[in-house]
Amino acid sequence: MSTDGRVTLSHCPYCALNCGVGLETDPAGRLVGQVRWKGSPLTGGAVCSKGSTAWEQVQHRDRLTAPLVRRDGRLVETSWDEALDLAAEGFARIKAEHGADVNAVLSGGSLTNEKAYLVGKFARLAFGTRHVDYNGRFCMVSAGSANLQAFGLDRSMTPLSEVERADVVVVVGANVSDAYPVMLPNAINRARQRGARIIAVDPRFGRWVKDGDTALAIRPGTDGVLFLGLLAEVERQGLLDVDYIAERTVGFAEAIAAARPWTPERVEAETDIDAATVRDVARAIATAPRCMILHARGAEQQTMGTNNVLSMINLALACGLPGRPGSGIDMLTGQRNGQGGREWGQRCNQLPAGRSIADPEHRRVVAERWGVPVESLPGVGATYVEILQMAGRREIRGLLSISNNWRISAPDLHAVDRQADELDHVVVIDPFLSESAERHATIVLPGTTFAEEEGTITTIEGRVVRCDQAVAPVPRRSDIDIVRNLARRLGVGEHFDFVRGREVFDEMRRVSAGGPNDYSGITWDRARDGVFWPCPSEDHPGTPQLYTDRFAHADGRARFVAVHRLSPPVDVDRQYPFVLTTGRHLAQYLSGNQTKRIDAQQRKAPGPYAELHPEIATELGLTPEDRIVLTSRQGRSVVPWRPNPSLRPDTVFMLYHWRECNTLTSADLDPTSKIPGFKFTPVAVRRLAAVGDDDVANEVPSDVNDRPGPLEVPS
Ligand SMILES: Nc1nc2c(c(=O)[nH]1)N[C@H]1C(S)=C(S)[C@@H](COP(=O)(O)OP(=O)(O)OC[C@H]3O[C@@H](n4cnc5c(=O)[nH]c(N)nc54)[C@H](O)[C@@H]3O)O[C@H]1N2
Ligand SMILES: Nc1nc2c(c(=O)[nH]1)N[C@H]1C(S)=C(S)[C@@H](COP(=O)(O)OP(=O)(O)OC[C@H]3O[C@@H](n4cnc5c(=O)[nH]c(N)nc54)[C@H](O)[C@@H]3O)O[C@H]1N2
Ligand code: SF4
Ligand SMILES: [Mo]
Repeated sequence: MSTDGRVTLSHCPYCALNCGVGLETDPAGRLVGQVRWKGSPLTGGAVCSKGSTAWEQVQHRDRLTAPLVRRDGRLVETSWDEALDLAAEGFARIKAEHGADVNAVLSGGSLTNEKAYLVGKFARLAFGTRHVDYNGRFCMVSAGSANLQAFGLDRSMTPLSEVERADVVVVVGANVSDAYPVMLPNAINRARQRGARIIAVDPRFGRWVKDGDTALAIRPGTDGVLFLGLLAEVERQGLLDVDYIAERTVGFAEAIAAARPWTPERVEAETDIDAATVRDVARAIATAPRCMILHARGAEQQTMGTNNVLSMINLALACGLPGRPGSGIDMLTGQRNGQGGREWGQRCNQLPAGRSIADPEHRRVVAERWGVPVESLPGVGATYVEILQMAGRREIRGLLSISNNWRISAPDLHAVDRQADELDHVVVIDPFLSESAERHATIVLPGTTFAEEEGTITTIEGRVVRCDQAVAPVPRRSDIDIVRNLARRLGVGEHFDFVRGREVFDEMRRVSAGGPNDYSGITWDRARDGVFWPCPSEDHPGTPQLYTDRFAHADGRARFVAVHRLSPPVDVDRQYPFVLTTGRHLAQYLSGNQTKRIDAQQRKAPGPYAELHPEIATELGLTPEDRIVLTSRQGRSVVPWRPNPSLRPDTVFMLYHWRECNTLTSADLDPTSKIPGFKFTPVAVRRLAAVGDDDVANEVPSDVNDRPGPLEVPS
């Protein structure tokens, strides 16, 4: 790769594989393209189609270049000074009239570590509010809460390079082909070619699943039952790793007692995976010299998501996988900084470096390092969906939003619109006008793209890497500048006096020292090639493999947590007989506020559709041109459909990147992680009848499309 000073090394702004990229600029300082960074960690210079066009967003014609303020219902351009003044005044007024907790912050897992840290600090010191949460609440929190309970840390334990050497690879609820398109499909393929057994647990199989793999077409929402049954079966076959259980864990007796009733036959009745296969898979996992279990959102974005992950972890512990090099159970993190974004205090229950906001010692350390009285730190606040619900009740009136887009990605969008309509003061920081900003913002501050600001991110594996700044920010101010300027106006400027990412990073290293997620030994230089945390000193090599000697709990032991079957709060019935499950297309990223603007991506995935099993399509009498009407208790959507023979016939799969999807989902939450059950919504499906049909009025205009029609049945 040329290093003539015009290539800046960075990482793709989209998914958590964080493929390394070289950003090419011309002598005038404009971004002109992207080149391979062959030496980049994990992915070695490879990118998918999204990654290869990511640079196009930076100087895109749709970029917001000036702040907007809402006047007479319309967003109009204004100066930076006026926008910042109005933004700060609005929050100050709400705080003075109604109290600190009446302002809230919603943020995101695409932010760099530095910005995630600043956002959490800003909420606590500038607003003084308890209510700060982020869009990772829709993503990693079930996996995170289960890992914290079981192991005492929230990070993947084994590097993904081990996948290709495994003898058994179990993939639970991961759409590898679309969501992890680089590196992982190859690693699984290499393992397969070496003779490894690949076990996929999913109601829908992607291109990465091949003939000869063990494809378990599980009934959605029943993963917990499958893993309870596998644990019980490992015991029945005498395959428990009894030494490991005795030496390295606690809580086994209760966990196995809860699992024993789940015989293979009972598992079959609940999950549709036949009893013989349950016995066989249990033996395969328990006897493999090297076994890797990988899980993504399929089993996690459920109202029993935490339990589902705990039941997988219990099986892994019973087989002695965690901490055994070459084996383990890893969560596949999703967003660009899905890992770092959940470490640095932008969550309602968290302080920086994985510290707990409820822990007196953690509070004391952070207050001391921030130079503020410990009593001034707010306590635990509300989670994302709860913040929106509080807005609906006018308990929250001011909202600062950075790097999230609730009008696509939150569940039950009709309710969300009504809730956010109640807010008095909404400030959105985003590089592009989002659906959320368009409808709800009082003030929009142009945000920064990945190429315009330096910072670190923490990869899917837990490696801290650096993104360098390639070009000056198009809107002239960076996100860090915005935070500094708002803080100054709110009277706390001295705590936010940062201009460059590396200055923030230095403070973070100091704040993290001695904490659960210790970054103190990771220098800006070392972050070029990446260092795995924990890294407590500059001569420490970092920790790629966790838990080889001890787990992160004080006694060094992992916890089995007894898991009991939890069912979805609302199951399918005669009125809503299908399960709607939702997910991704290779070409689009999340709410699409970036990728939908890039022609190459938009051409590949121009709009929403649902997939049906061909048998169901035949039963409904569908032609390829027909559209279908999907109805749930929450709302109704009309979309094109496509056949997918690798989908369970009782399940409908829908792309989530457009409003048509979350119009249907419900805001029921997992009681522990507070993640919504995005992967399980009972729906009815029918063909949209031809012209003359009652519904034709709902057919064409897209703004009508997602409004509940006459078919809606109140819950
Ligand atoms: N192209 C692209 N890639 C992305 C993203 C993107 O938006 N676009 N987003 C990134 C982010 S933030 C994330 S979180 C990841 C998500 O990565 P994934 O979780 O792999 O992605 P999803 O498409 O949500 O697919 C989840 C899988 O779970 C399956 N599933 C549904 N219900 C169940 C169930 O009850 N049990 C089981 N076992 N499986 C079930 C679905 O069929 C699907 O295969 O992707 C990341 N990568
Ligand atoms: N039905 C259903 N719903 C889902 C999911 C599902 O599988 N099914 N998946 C969920 C998951 S896993 C996730 S992660 C969430 C994602 O939820 P969203 O919050 O919608 O995520 P994004 O689309 O990334 O929105 C991020 C916004 O931040 C902006 N942005 C990006 N980077 C920066 C930055 O550095 N600075 C600033 N200021 N702005 C930035 C983007 O332009 C975009 O408008 O959605 C969830 N919703
Ligand atoms: S979207 Fe993910 S797989 Fe594609 S280039 Fe970016 S980081 Fe790599
Ligand atoms: Mo995610």
